[in-house]
Amino acid sequence: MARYARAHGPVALITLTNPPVNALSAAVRTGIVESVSRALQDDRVRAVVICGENGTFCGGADIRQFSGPMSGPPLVPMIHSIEAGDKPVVAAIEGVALGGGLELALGCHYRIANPKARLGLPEVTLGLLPAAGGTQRLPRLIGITAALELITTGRHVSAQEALQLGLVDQISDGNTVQAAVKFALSVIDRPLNPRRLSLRTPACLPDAERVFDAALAQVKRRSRGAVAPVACVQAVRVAATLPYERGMARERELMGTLFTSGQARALQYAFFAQRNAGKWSLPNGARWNITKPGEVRRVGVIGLGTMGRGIVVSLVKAGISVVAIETKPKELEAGKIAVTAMLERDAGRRGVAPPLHLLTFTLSFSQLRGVDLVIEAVFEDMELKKRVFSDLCKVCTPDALICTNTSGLNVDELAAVTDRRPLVAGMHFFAPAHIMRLVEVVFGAQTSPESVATVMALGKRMGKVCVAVGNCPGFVGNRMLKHYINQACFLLEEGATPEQVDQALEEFGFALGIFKVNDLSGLDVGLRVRKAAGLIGPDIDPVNPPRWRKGERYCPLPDLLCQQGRFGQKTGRGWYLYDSPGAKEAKPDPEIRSFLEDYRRRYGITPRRLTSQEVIERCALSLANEGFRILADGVAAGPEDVDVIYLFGYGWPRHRGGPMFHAAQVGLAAVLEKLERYHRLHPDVPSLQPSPLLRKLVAAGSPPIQQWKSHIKKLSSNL
Ligand code: 3H9
Repeated sequence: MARYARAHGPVALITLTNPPVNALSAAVRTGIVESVSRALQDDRVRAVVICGENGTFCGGADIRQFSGPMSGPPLVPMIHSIEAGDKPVVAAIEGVALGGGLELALGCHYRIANPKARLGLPEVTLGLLPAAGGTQRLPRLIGITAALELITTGRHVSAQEALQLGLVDQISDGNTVQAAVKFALSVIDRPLNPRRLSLRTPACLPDAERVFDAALAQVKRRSRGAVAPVACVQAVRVAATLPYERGMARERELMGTLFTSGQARALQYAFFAQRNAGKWSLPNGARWNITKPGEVRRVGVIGLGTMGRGIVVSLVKAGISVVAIETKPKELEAGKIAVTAMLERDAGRRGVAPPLHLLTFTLSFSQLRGVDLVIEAVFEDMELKKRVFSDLCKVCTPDALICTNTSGLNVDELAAVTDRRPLVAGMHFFAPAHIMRLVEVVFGAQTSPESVATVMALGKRMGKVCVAVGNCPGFVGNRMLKHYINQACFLLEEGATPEQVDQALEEFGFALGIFKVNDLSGLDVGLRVRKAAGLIGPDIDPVNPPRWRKGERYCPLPDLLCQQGRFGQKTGRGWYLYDSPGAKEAKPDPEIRSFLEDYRRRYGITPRRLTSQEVIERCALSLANEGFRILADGVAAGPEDVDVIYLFGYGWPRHRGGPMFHAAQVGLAAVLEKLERYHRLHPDVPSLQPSPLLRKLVAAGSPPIQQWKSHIKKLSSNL
């Protein structure tokens, strides 16, 4: 699908037509090959412009077609024939030129961009490298250092930056296609060889070896086990040292190994999972995604603690007017100073004015009269939240939505104290709320479809990735997290150290091991949750706290640490030691080792040597096992939603897709077998018992993850 026209005198216009992003499907490639050949053969044509329909040049290769057999003309010779042709070809770049789209533009002799265009080679984020000549042509155009950065990060650049880099020749003022046609007319008789990037030699880099070694070390550090960034560096290295043809051969070879890798499959799954998570019709029949969201112009935020501040910043940055409320002047002033500073810093970085005019700071609830929606972000305490909710009903208009920012409290219990149960929903933000992208949008038993639609749309405007989830203790993310933390603590009891567990998790790809995460968020947070859940009383027995609670194994180690005042980074001591309270570098603490040894002695536990494999299996598979239970309960719409929550809220490595994708990749039968084995060894840990849904999926022949939803519908009596 590419339209050919000769409507501009000697200039032929080729328009890619494959909405929404004009991806280079087999049909588009066929269209381009035919159109280019026609233009080159037509004597009346002396120059060519390539553009995309609907203001988008091209989003790259069609990712959906990666899973099927290759059909249609391949990209590399197609782009080569454009570059080698004897008529100048100009790319008119509107919207995006990404991946194969930018590689197509690099094969053209000139590039003209719209001021709002974005360009980049994001293949690395899909577990690939730019394999249509991108790793070889880009360094020859913009230099090795800049090309390395763009290719290994996948970063998109603006048209202005592209012009500075030399990636585009001109930014158009008005209509980009017309500007490109005019430009094409002006270059008809110019020699083409200097414009053919494959003929160029990359600019010499004096200390190339050092640059590449440093780049390799940097991507290895940053990519946490992802292989594509390393392959990107290797491909660009060849561009710097060998002729173009050798470079193309190496690019093809590296792509061959990446293309069929599990990491590429995981990253491409994550790409679509992220986009599908917003399409949140649940298996219980609720079809909120076809409901029109209500308009939100003004939002109230109650509480200016860490979460409240982050939420206010995200709202204001999205251009939404905010009434921010605290109960005491001192807290209000502290919140105001912090929010203003955050907005000023952000605006400074972007070179714009901070949108402070959108903010009202007040102690008075009466200012909430005109708001369309309120986000309550007070302390995680049910009674306090209930009081705030009933106060809100007295001042807000009857049609205003009331949302609670909670990490696991019962949304229905809160809705029950209001006069508007259909207008109550949960919004579980993650700290820091102005940076973390995930929001779990929690619907209660009576939350209306329109309310969920409105909250989802608001989250999207705030730049968040929203996933609609059911109301149960901990919702999806924290309900699963509980089992993950439990396993990690059991491993300590059995013989591991915090640093051993964390190292295994970080080698698996987590940004931080679970004990470092605990230290970062504060061990007192978990303590409060366990107290609220009735797992521990107000006092903890410092000598022999029970290791069984509510009929199952319980690990009192975190409680004992809290009792010693070890709350993590903020106290300078937690699972690790820090140089001072608030310091970030976690150091293994010999005191923790003797604390663990003493604990094991007291309970008669003979420590054993634990392998990284056991650490990963018990942590990752217990997460997935609870994920299956969540799916069977209808609390999440599908495995993709669970995975998106873990990717965006819990630091799960993207190149491993998510806990449910990981289970599918390990193989459901193997997961079942491993869980059965671990449960036999630890019969007092019910969460290791394979979930009925996992068993049923295995019995159904372990269908691919994309088909689980239909099996869940058929298999679960709840749905
Ligand atoms: C490549 O090019 C390999 C080559 O080097 C050489 C190989 C030999 N294919 O994100 P949105 C769909 S690899 C298929 O919601 P936005 C997307 O799924 C490719 N479909 O919109 C969604 O579908 P639906 C390198 C694609 O405005 C719809 O378009 N390219 C593709 O927020 C709208 O997407 C990339 O990595 C695609 N390439 O963002 C670019 N792209 O409506 C990937 C999008 O059914 N794409 N779709 O849910 C993006 O980054 C963003 O989609 C983009 C638009 C910035 C383009």
